[in-house]
This record gives sequence, C-alpha cells and structure tokens, in this order.
Amino acid sequence: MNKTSIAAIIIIVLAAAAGGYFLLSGHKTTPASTIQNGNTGNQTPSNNQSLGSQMPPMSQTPGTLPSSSLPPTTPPTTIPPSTTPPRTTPPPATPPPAPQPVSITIQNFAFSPGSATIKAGTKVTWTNQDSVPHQIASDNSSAVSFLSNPLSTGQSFSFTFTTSGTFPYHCAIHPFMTSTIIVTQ
Ligand SMILES: [Cu+2]
Repeated sequence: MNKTSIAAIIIIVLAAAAGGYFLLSGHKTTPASTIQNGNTGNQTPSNNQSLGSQMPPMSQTPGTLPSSSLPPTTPPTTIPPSTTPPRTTPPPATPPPAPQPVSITIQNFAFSPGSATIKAGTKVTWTNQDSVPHQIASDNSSAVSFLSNPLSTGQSFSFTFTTSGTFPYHCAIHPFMTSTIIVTQ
C-alpha cells in the first residue's frame, strides 16, 4: 500500500509539474507569438505590398530613360581619327617659298651677271670686289626701292624681291653702272 501510494503520488506530482510547466510555457509563447504576428504582421505586409506595387514602376521608368539617352553620347569616340588626315597636307606647302639665293659680283665697275632673272621670294646679294666703294640703288622708275650703304671691298648688300616685275638699279656713286633684276612668279 505504501509503495504504490508513494509511486502514485510521485507520478501525480511529476505529471502535474510537467503539465504545469508545459501549460506555463505554452501560455507564455502562444499569446506572444499571436500578438506579434497579428499586430506587426498584418501592418507590414500591407505597407510593403502597397509600397512595393508603387516602387517598381517608379524605378523602371526613370531607369529606362537615362539608359536610352546615354548610348547616343558614346559614339563621338570615332571623331578623333579624322584629325590625322589634315596633317599630311601641310608639308607640300613649305617647299615652294625657298628659292635659291642669287649672288651678283661688282668688279671692274660692272655688275656680273649684268642682269638676272629670278623667282619671287629670291634674295639677291651684291658683293663689291673692286678696290673702290660702290653703292647699290634702285632706279626712281623701279616699283620697289632699295639702297645700300657704300660698300667697301668685300662688303655685301642683300635685298629680297617678293613681287614680280622688272626692277632697274644702278651704282649711286657711279651712275653709269646700271643693271636690271627681272622677277617672275
Ligand atoms: Cu660704283
């Protein structure tokens, strides 16, 4: 009788303790989970759905417009290659304006050569080889005027003829010394 009663009491106590523990734990967890799910769960989904349905169209339309407008701006990268061709054309222009200079010797009271035909842009240099001074001067009828200082032996005077025409000149010290420069294009 004693053993069975003690065993029964132990079982009852254990069962009651276990049942109360489960009931307490169950009451604490179930209400908390239902309240939290009910309050927060019902509000957040509705807000997320309403916001979510509005956001996608907003993000798609602005996204598509910039992406379509950006591609046209990239093509200009093909323009740089066009700058290379013009560089090849300038070189031919430089060679023409370099005619060979012409030298005229003053010797025995005469110009040698007596007359010279040159291209426009040619520089003419007179050099006095006489023991007496000479002075190069353009005639008054010449379209271009030039006048040197009196040239001692070995001294030179240069003048560049840029325009076409016939330009007579003489020695200012010895007017009988005459000659002509003919300039062609
Ligand atoms: Cu002279």
